[in-house]
Amino acid sequence: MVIYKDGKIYLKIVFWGMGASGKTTILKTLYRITKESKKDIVPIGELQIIEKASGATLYFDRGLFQSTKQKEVYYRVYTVAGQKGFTPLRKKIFDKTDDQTDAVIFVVDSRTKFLEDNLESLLELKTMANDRLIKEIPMIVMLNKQDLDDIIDEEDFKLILKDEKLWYEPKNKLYIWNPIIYTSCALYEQKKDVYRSFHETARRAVLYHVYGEGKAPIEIDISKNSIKAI
Ligand SMILES: Nc1nc2c(ncn2[C@@H]2O[C@H](COP(=O)(O)OP(=O)(O)OP(=O)(O)O)[C@@H](O)[C@H]2O)c(=O)[nH]1
Ligand SMILES: [Mg+2]
Repeated sequence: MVIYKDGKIYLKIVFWGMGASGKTTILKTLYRITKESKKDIVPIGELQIIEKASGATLYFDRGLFQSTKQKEVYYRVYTVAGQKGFTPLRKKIFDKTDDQTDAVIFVVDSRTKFLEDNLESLLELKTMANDRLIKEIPMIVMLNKQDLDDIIDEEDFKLILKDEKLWYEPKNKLYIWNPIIYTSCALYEQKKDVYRSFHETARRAVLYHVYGEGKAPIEIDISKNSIKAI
């Protein structure tokens, strides 16, 4: 939920996906990237990681980031616990009545053997978001673990999104807000598209809020330049 406090704006961004798809690793890598090099987004304070001894998230992870171009804009970033059986916890993070999510990054374990589990996680997200994905909640996809063998690619996942009515054709006004599908690796040493995908999600969260009043902005023509300014 967009929170205004002391002249600052706080947007809530959630990493969602099946257990062990890489959400916590992505957040940790994002934290390191934005701490170590000069980026448009910087971390504020430390990450809060709540995990089991196995490394699986037990409740959630949380971090606060700030836009350096628009210093009043902050991002409250969460990862959900992806393991099966944690649905109530995920609901608490994603859809708390007074703190709903402003943008979501769906993290896929790209290995083909996990296709069904990824789909199950996507369906749960759809149910939880109650038909608001893309229309009101901007969505980005990370096909993670691309460094491994036997993986799916963008075209494969686009078919899934089409099947789930999460992909619009060019004549539809929502076409420009179709999820961008990034092929990522979350491991710090081999990192790929971790910062880029978060940056795009953050940008969309601001645009939906500023230009769309909480919905996908479709009536106004936003030029690339004005989008870049955010
Ligand atoms: N090879 C490879 N391994 C990855 C990648 N991302 C994460 N991992 C590994 O996958 C395992 C699970 O990663 P986590 O980040 O804990 O996954 P998660 O999505 O947070 O899992 P839950 O908290 O249970 O939902 C860890 O051993 C990570 O090191 C990646 O891009 N490539
Ligand atoms: Mg985790």
